[in-house]
Amino acid sequence: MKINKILLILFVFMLGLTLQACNGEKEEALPETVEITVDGEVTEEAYFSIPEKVTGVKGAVTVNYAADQTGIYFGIRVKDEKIEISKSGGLLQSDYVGICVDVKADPDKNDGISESTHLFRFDITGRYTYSVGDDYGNWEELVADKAFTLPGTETPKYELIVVEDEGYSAEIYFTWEQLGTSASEIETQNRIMYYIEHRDYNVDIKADANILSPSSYNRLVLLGDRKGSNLPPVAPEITIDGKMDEEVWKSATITNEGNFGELFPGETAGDFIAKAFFGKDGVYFGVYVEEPELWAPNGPGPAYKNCGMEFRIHVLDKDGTPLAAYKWLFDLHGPQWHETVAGGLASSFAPFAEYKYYIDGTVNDDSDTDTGWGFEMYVPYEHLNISNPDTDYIKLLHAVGSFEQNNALPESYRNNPANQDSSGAVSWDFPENYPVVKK
Ligand SMILES: [Ca+2]
Ligand SMILES: [Ca+2]
Ligand SMILES: [Ca+2]
Ligand SMILES: [Ca+2]
Repeated sequence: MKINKILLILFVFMLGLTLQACNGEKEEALPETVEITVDGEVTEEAYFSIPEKVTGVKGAVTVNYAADQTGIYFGIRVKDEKIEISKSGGLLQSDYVGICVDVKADPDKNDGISESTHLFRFDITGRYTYSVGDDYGNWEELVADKAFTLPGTETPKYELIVVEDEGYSAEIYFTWEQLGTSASEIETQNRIMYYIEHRDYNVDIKADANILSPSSYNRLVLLGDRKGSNLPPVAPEITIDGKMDEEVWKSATITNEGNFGELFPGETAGDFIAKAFFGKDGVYFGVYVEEPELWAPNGPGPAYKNCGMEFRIHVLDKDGTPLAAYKWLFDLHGPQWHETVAGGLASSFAPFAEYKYYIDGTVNDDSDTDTGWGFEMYVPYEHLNISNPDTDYIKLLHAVGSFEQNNALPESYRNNPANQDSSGAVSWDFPENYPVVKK
């Protein structure tokens, strides 16, 4: 009896110790090694345990990542059917990719480049440059040369493969030490900022301006349930798949709806609907467009001519005080460019948001008839500067566009004489008259 009691006490004591150990347990650790060979082929299994990022001009660049105790690998694959270089210009005028990495940048600050910002650029002839920011916010170019493979001594380790008429792929490996950090620091912080710059010669360039602003880079999370680029830390309450088929969408606010054919003579697109709602942890935006011809042939600059949409978002508190404002342009390849209220157009951006397209058909292929495209996006309240979702609200102009650049504005907005000039043309610049989205 006595022994049983002692055993019981011991058992409870041990259980307590175990629970304590669990609570105080260190978060997931980076693996010893991800077993990646830097040979330009992005094929190793470790690359595919974190969701990839599609970016670049017309969505031609796919970025994968893998990290271990020693450093981080980026696998970059570029679709490019016309590999070319500028005859007179250098690397920056040719088909090239640049990658910026900053392990110290804080997305909540307005950081410029600094000693923790690293930039590696390479073009399809093997020309490369490696630069690091200095104290004064300028790039200091450390090396500029030509090679398809680098051992990783003065630069990150790298190898490039170019396939004529198909594209190119590269692997780039930075040690944590090179980036000015350590594996344990990264495990604790669980975030690094990176950005991809891309030029498709004779088409367009994406993100050449944004590389000067590490706070606006993609946020990459390497460990835990929310691994990937720019995913809000709390999971969405619906499946972000672009389909808007969850029950909650039925009661969402309709922010725009109509029929392209009725609004614009000769238009081939059909019905469209845009909705939004305030959820538990963020705002959800959705759209569906009937579109027999999915076209998005333009690069980032003229992306407004592609099938897509523009969000004009003004966030206000209950007293009407502005909290945040965004102008975001999305085409079928993803976010293209944005404008801040302070002014200034940036060529591309990395909204802190989870989004997905539902492409029902084929883009830029007219050998078939398409059905349409849909989109869902979850933006955490934090990114909208909303601290009180019960009373803060959004004035939203969600303009839906077809390839012909027919931009459909909400009926209530376009029919309001206050938004029209004497010729009947509608100005987009009256946020006080935008449809309201609130809890
Ligand atoms: Ca490899
Ligand atoms: Ca090209
Ligand atoms: Ca969904
Ligand atoms: Ca098609």
